[in-house]
Amino acid sequence: MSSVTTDKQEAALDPAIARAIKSIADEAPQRETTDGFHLVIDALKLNGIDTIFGLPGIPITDLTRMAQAEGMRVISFRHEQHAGNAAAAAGFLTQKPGICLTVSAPGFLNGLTALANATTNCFPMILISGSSEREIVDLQQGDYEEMDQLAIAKPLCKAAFRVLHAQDIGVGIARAIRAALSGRPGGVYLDLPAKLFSQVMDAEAGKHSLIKVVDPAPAQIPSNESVKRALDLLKEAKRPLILLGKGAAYAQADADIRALVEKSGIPYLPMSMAKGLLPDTHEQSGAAARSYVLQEADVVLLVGARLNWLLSHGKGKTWGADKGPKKFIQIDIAPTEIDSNVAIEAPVIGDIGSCVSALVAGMGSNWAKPPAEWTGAIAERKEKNLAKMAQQLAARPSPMNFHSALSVIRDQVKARPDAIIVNEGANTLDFARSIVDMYEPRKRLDVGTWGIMGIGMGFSVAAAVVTGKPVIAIEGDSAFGFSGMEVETICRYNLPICVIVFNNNGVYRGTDVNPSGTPDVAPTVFVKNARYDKLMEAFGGHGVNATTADELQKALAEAVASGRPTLINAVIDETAGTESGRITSLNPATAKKK
Ligand code: FYN
Ligand code: ADP
Repeated sequence: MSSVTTDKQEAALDPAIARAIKSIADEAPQRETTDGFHLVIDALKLNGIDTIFGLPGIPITDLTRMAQAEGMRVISFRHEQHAGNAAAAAGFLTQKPGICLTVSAPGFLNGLTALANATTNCFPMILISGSSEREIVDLQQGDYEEMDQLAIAKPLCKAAFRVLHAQDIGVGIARAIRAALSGRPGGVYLDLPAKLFSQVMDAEAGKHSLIKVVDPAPAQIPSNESVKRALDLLKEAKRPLILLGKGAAYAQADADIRALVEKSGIPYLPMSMAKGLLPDTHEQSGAAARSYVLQEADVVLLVGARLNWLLSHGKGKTWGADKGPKKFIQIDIAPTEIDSNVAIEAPVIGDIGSCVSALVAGMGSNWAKPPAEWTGAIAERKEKNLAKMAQQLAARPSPMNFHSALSVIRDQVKARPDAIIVNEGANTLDFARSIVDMYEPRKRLDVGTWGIMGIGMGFSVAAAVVTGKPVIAIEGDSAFGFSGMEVETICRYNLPICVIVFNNNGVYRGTDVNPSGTPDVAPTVFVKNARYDKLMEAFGGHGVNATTADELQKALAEAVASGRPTLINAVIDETAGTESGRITSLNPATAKKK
């Protein structure tokens, strides 16, 4: 049978004619075809995307196999939320959208938390989910995992698209990439109904349907007026402060930012994920005098930082409201962020690299440094806090407390500044933020704007996969519980990740008691003296139970040196710490007591 005639038709034909038809068919150039699966893979690869974080299942299992066969790295997780967190962290670290691939309905829903968190944190990622057929969903006819995923995703992300025809896959992927990266980065949803993958089209036409995205995050140059207005304000300031946010870290304008700080001589304060843009030991860092610099500054330059809850919305006691008004300069790529909480005297709209370099150029060569009275007062307060901290870090209580355990990690990071820190928890987060100094940009990934638990293992896998550097995950025992099963993922890919679980037997602490007299433990208490290290051993990784700072130091140094997947169960005094760490005041009951 040729591709032109069937057996039955051939039998009816005159043999000479049948031979002629067959020879024409056989000699016709074999026009190749492609399909939806390969168009998705080709579109991603065409745009320099080489890694997919996901979890196989109907209807995307074959897509994962084909992507791997086509040379893409496919990292399979145990829960889609962590695959999504990995995609988001990969986006933050690389300025390319991280890709999270999930099955339909429940898998898609599991990915939504990460998609929403990425959007909130301005991390570029694309959640690609298989889905049910439109015609069935729209008639609500009860398909396998039927759900109107596009409608559900839209409010939680920057943009959302659906592709119904193979020839549109190139456009769909291109639009998702541009939406994730342009302007304020964020999460994008791409809905691919199951039938799309098996659609076939001419290979040549398919190739031409793909789009290589040109300049998805173009430079956004600030106006000369805005730069001059900002510089005039800084010139007249008596107590200026530069506040660096994670947008400044994401922008990868490290040299410009360092020049801005050092040329101006202005003290700076890094938000948690901006730590390391300049070494935390830098003499202009005001981090160890945070309350003082926020209360006393008269002009504040925000660089990729929002005046949201983390900065008390730019108001009240945190900002020394009783000491007179502050003047804010704000550099941001999102114009609508300006005036979101308080009036911004000098908005500078553009990408951070362009804005900061324009400010540095505008400073000229004889910029006057801030008054010594201001920098001297900061130094004095820093000295007091640093001395108090040094005493706390030197102590070696038994069992360990947060300070003694974190002093070990602090020393390890000082020795290996290329290591990446992932940090989540309450006390474990808040103490680590001020104790573990960072020395290089984009080396600290944490709970970010939402303060969300569960980012730990996903962020750790992404950091290890995209950088190849050693990763130290500093985990509260409660926080670790949200993504602990991904320890198997870490072992499966043999990633250089050392997870340190700060085990104090519960959420916040392990000391709460059930007042009712029933056998149930209090809601915030875990199994006492649990051995999280055994979980790592269960999958072939290395587990250590560390009861002293010396044991922790030895295990951590070996883990970082070996690159072997390791989990250290750090036994922490269950009475150490406070409810919710440094944000205890957000608990309504606590707030009422005030
Ligand atoms: C800071 N400090 C230091 C140092 N660094 N002292 C000595 N040495 C060093 N290196 C001082 C700093 O000056 C402050 O003291 C104090 O330590 C606290 O500093 P921190 O942590 O930077 O600032 P603060 O006030 O806690 O910041 C507020 C915040 C932060 C909301 C930005 O708490 C935060 O990011 N929290 C995230 C909370 C969260 O998301 N949690 C998840 C929970 S979920 P003073 O200047 O004397 O005040 C489940 O619970
Ligand atoms: P932090 O929590 O560290 O203060 P935020 O997440 O609140 O940081 O703020 C980050 C800000 O940085 C966002 O308003 C975002 O629009 C902005 N941003 C992100 N990337 C860039 C960039 N390349 N150029 C300018 N602004 C950026």
